[in-house]
Amino acid sequence: MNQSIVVSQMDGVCTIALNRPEVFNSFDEAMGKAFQKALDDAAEDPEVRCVVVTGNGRAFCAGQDLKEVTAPDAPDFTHIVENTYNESIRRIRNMEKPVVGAINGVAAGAGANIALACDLTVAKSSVKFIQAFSKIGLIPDSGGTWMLPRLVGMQRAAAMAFFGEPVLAGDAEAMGLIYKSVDDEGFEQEITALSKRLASLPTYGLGLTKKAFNLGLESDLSSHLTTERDLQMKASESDDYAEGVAAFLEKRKPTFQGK
Ligand code: T3D
Repeated sequence: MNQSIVVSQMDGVCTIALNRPEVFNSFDEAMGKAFQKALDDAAEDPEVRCVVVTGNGRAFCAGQDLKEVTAPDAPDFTHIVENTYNESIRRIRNMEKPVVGAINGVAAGAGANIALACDLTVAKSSVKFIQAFSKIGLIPDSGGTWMLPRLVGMQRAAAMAFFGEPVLAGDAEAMGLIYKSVDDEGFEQEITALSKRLASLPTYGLGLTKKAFNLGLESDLSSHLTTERDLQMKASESDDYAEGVAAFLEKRKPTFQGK
């Protein structure tokens, strides 16, 4: 049977590929569940030190499978949004490992916001990000209304959400929507180099950094300074901290184990 999610692992990097290319990798419920399982497995596996989310075929992801949602026995929106999308976004944001969005093709609707939920989103320069929701009378979900104003400010967020017009990867990079736009030809090489580099860094510390960012977005400065202090204490107890300091004093390159 064709798998809607394909997982592969090499050199500490786990690649999770959305695999329903005939419908531009749009999500049905089964694919949502398989995606979440792949994210859980990657989160739990100590060998995995970087996760890459990408799509097979021409698209990254066109959001919700509009055939599934319009079927006579379709679950209601609360069920779909909660079970397929919210549970996926929570896993990406709460994963205490770097998650790279390798955006190989168009990212529309929930697909665009899954791309934006990744820590570092790298897209082919030909990619279009589309907040397609308003085209069908919906609001941006999958964290869109939370992430967009934080990434690009309220004015640009409103324009993207209201008009639902495509934003090219280069423009997305320029306005801080994504980390990087790269030439289509150099895309695979860039993703391999970036993910390998991330997998060689002190994973435990990167996980705590991500946690601090997440908490900081919802905190005042004074409380957050306390949070940072406590997370720094944890980081200082890691093997990688000991290795980093020893390597500095011995004037050599550190070899981090990710713990
Ligand atoms: O319950 C809920 O619904 C709540 C959850 C909402 C989350 C959401 O994501 S809502 C937004 C849903 N997504 C969309 O509205 C995007 C729909 N797709 C498009 O606008 C366009 O397909 C794209 C802009 C993404 C790409 O355009 P283009 O011209 O390059 O490709 P295409 O010809 O439109 O699509 C290629 C094939 O993929 C086509 O199939 P065919 O005709 O070759 O057999 C098309 O039907 C299929 N496809 C694309 N998107 C979807 C889809 N099939 C089902 N669902 C899709 N979302």
